[in-house]
Amino acid sequence: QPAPFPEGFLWGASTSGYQVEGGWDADGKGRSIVDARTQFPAGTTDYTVASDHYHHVDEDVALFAELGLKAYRFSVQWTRIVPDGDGAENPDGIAFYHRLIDGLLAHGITPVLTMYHFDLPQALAEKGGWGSRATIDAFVRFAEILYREFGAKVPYWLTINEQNMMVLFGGTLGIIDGPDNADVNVYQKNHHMLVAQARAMELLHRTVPTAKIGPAPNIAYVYAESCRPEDVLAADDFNAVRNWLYLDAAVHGRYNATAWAYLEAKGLTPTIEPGDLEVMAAAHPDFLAFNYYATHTAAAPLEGDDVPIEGGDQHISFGEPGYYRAVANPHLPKNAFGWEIDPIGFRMTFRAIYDRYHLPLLVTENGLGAFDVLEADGTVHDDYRIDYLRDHIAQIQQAISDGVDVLGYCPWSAIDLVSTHQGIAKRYGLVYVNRDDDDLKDLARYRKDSFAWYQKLIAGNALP
Ligand code: BGP
Repeated sequence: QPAPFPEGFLWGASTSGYQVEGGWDADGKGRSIVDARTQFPAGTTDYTVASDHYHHVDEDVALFAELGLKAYRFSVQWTRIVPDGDGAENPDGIAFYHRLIDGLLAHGITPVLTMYHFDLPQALAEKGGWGSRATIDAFVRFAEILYREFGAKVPYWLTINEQNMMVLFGGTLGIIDGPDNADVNVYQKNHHMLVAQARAMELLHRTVPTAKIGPAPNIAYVYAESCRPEDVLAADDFNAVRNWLYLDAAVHGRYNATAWAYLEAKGLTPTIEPGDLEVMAAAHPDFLAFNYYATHTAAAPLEGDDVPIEGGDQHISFGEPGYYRAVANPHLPKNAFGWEIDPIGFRMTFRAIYDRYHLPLLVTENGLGAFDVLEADGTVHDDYRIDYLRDHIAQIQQAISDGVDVLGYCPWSAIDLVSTHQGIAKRYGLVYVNRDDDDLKDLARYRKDSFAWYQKLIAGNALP
């Protein structure tokens, strides 16, 4: 019988600023590289209105309170606070986040603040983006403003959301730092983000000693397609490049040897300035957040072939010629968007991270993207989402029984919002937002069946 959830377990839910707020240019906000991207079909990546949380914030916080959330994971938009990234501050933008955070605190909801969720200021992208070390300084200055304003109110801080996905798939998704800087080695940008994150962690520890901070990568355990050693080696290579390259550097300030060898072989090793590795090694996360949707499966590369993209849209998973091929897992069901569903893989991922770093873990994303239907009576029967959440939460209990220190669980997403690349039609929320990709409608909020289910789970601190 798996262990019960500990008292004080942080039952939360998640969003990101650019995907939920809208108000993309309201009250002085500057433009970010993700406000409206052109490489996707019109409407599917237009965040100018999103779920209009910017103008529904009090109503939405009341819904989160009705859910009984113990925590709410959200991101602040850099361009709402410093519109051009490194210039004047925007008091109206700062005031919006005070209003949000004060509302959460008034309802006993713990704020979990993501500092950066893909939304680099366009003005910084035009000055080199993450390819420039000046962006490191701009990020640390931004952090200083955040800590000054919200340090006393926010106990949990996340640095950069899914930096490893920005590196692996950022070019495809337009979330690394805008088209202007495609010529810079993405692992040089990764290095600059690692230095920026380390300096931000050290600054928080020095200025707000009571607060806790950590990274928030997307971690997926990679299976081998077979017990053939070449396939197992391929899976190990994929794990190193996708997961440990980033986390070993973020936690220990050290580049994983296997991943570094891969970078050397590809001629992609970053330029490391004197002091960088010391800064990275001196900054210690207090916990690790991670986003989990599904595992990957890898096989040895095909001899001489271009490596095909397999596994559907699941992770836009690219193979690496000479290293690994990403393949579909025939044993796993898929959701309507081709993403595999693997609850046991969640337990495997918990173990892999905890055994490697021995830090408390906070799940900051996990959920099912689906085409939900709003019924005429205002109900949304998302039993498929309840099944997904139940199966994954059951595996958190198994992980806790395995001895993993789990702080909490914040499923993606608290409320419907615009997908990173597949519009609002790909819904994740416990709350339905009445708009389509091509029709804003009235943006009214409706409670899905999963809302009442999650509410009951939180109230009982146990699976219903
Ligand atoms: C993660 C991002 C989230 C969200 C989620 C779902 O990578 O951190 O911002 O987008 O994926 O992905 P998608 O919206 O592409 O379905």
